[in-house]
Amino acid sequence: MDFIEMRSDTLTLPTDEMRNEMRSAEVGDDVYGEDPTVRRLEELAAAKVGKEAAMFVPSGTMGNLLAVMTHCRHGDEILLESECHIYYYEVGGLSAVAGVVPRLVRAAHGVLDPGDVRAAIREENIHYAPAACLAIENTHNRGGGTVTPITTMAALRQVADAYGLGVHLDGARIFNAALALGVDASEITRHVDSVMFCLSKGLSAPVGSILAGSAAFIKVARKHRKMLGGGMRQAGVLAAAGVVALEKMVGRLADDHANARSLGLGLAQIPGIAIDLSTVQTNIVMFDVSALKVSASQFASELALEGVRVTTRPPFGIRAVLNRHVDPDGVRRALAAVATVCSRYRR
Ligand code: TLP
Repeated sequence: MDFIEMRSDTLTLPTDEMRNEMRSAEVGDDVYGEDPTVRRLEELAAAKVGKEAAMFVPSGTMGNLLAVMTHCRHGDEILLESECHIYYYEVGGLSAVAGVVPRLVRAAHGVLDPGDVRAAIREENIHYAPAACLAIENTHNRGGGTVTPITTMAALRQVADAYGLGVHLDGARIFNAALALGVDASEITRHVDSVMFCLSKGLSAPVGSILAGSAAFIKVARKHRKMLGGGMRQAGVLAAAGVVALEKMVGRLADDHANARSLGLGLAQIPGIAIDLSTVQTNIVMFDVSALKVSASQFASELALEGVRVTTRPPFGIRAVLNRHVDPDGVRRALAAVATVCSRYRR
């Protein structure tokens, strides 16, 4: 790549090892449960998050939707953080397809406060949609890759249990969360009933996510996946890359965290940039250009002309996501480009 790609870790390309494994993958018809590579991936994935069963799905969005459909019935209420991906970026599928009513709970940087969740749960009343599920996002995308600590996960679980709610974790970047917390991913997931995590973000697989939970839960979710048209046939060619992602790519996320840290520290030194370094906990860096009186989209366009790609959080927010295609030299070049664009607006 001759530019620095930080729009997302979803833009990571499959490794040579993934392409080799894909070429030689043993396959079968997965709708018949006969694809050995998909089975291997699902067993490996379930073990990684300490769940009985797992299912390979085409995307994180589908994995989350299947979880909502499986936890809830039409007309049920789901509690979610107000800026979470399921609510913000999944095309309203939770209502349009799963037929549930979202009840939003605000949280600083996306990390839910168990007391706020408790306060948002309403006692049974004939007028209310029955609450069925609590969804947590760890790490939290719009929060800036922020991490929900284990004690908070446990406290959220307790609140959910007190009201008989199922708990789903959008763990698209669960291994980033585990790394930041210094724990095994299963320490996080033991507090939830279901978890979705992505193979196609920092782990660099070309396609696919995992939904994991109890065997009974995954059995129902598998039926829902078929209903949505997500039953895949010789999917082993994709699952083969997922196996490499889980076996070989988790450890390298530490590089992304270190690079995010140095990007954040460097940005904090550039006049005109505002950044809250306390939110730079994993591989996402959010910063703000409002002091320069330039819109995020204008700033991002100029940055792209300098060879650095980022996404915007309008009106003034910018998001950079570190990934395996950006090394420390890339971070230095990105900082120089940001400084160049900033200098135009400080004059
Ligand atoms: N996030 C993407 C975009 O959709 C915004 C990104 O570039 O960060 N949960 C979380 C927390 C996510 O960040 C994402 C993807 C998903 C779910 C959905 O995964 P996919 O893209 O596989 O449907």
